[in-house]
Amino acid sequence: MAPTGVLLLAYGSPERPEDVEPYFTHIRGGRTPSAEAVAHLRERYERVGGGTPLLRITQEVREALEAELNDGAGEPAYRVHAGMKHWHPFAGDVMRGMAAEGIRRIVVLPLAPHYSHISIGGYRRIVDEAQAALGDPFEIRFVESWHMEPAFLDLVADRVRAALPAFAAIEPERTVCVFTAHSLPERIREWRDPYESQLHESSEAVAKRLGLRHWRIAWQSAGSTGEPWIGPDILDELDAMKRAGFAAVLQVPIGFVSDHLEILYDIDVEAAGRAAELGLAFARTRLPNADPDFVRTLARIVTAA
Ligand code: FEC
Repeated sequence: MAPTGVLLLAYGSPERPEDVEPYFTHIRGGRTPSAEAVAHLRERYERVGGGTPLLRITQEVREALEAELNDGAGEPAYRVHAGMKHWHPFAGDVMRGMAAEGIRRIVVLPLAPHYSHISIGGYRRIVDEAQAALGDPFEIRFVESWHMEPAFLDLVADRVRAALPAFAAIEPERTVCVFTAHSLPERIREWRDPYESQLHESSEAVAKRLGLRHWRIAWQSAGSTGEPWIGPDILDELDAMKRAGFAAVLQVPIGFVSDHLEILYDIDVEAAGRAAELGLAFARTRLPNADPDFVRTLARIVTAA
C-alpha cells in the first residue's frame, strides 16, 4: 500500500534580496507594492541577517516528523513533504510531486495553530486549487486548527517556565506575560471568524496550566494596507503595561511556531527596542521550531487526523 502523505504548510520566505519584490507581490495577490514598501521590507530582512530560517526549520521539522511517524515501522507508512504559501517550494508544486510519487491519501497540516478564513482558509484554497488542477488525485484530511491540542499547550507552558527565570530579580507581581499572534484586518469580524476567540482560548489554557496571575493578549505584525487591523498592537500594549506598573514583560508568540521575520524582527528588534525605551525588562519564549516535543505534538495531530 502507498504510504500516507503528510503535507506541512508554511508561509514562505524570500531567499535573496532580489526575491523580496516578487515575494511581496505574491503576498499582495499580484498587486505590486510601492518601491518604498519593498525597500522597507528589504531593510527588515537585512536587519535579521539577509534572510530568515523559516524554510530551513520547516525542512528540519519535515525530516524529524517523518522519522517520528515511521518509528519502528518496517516499510515507511508516511512520507512527509513541506510546501509554502508565498514562495518556493510552492505548495501546489509539492502536491504535484506527491501525486507523481503515487501518494493517494494526504493529511494537510498548516504550521499555524489558530484558524482564520484569511490565513488557514488561504492554505485550504491553495490545496483545493492544486487538487482540482491535478485531477483529484488525493483523499485529503485538512487540519484546520490545533490550538487546543493538549501537547501543544503543554509545550507553550514549558517554554514560559523556561523563560521566566530571566526575571528572577523582579517581583513576580510586577511581571506580566503577553500572548501574541499575527494581527489580521478587522473585517474578519464581519464573517464571525474564530481566529480571535481561538487565540483567547489557547492563551487562557496556557495561563491556567501555569497559574499565571498577570497575563494579556496583544496582536503583532499588522500590515499597512490602509484598513484597520485588530488591536491592541503589542507596541501600544507595552506602553500600557508600563503605565500599569509592570517592570518585566514576557512575550509569548503562541500564534507562531518557527523563527522567522515576525519573530526575529517584529519581536526581537521592534518590541524589544520599545521595551528598552520604556525601561521594561523584556524577553520572549523560544519558538517550537524543530524541537523534539513539537515534532511529537505534530505526530499526534497527524495520526489523529
Ligand atoms: O520569515 C519570513 O520571511 C516570513 C515571515 C512571515 C510569516 C507570516 C505569517 C503570517 N502572516 C499573516 C497574515 C498576513 C497578512 C498580510 C501579511 C503580510 C506579510 C508581509 C510579510 C509577511 N507577512 Fe504575514 N507572515 C510573514 C511575512 N501577513 C513580509 C508583507 C509585508 C508586511 O505587511 O509586513 C497582509 C497582506 C497584504 O499586504 O495584503 C494578512 C498570518 C500569519 C500567521 C499564519 C501563517 O504562518 O501562515 C495570519 C511567518
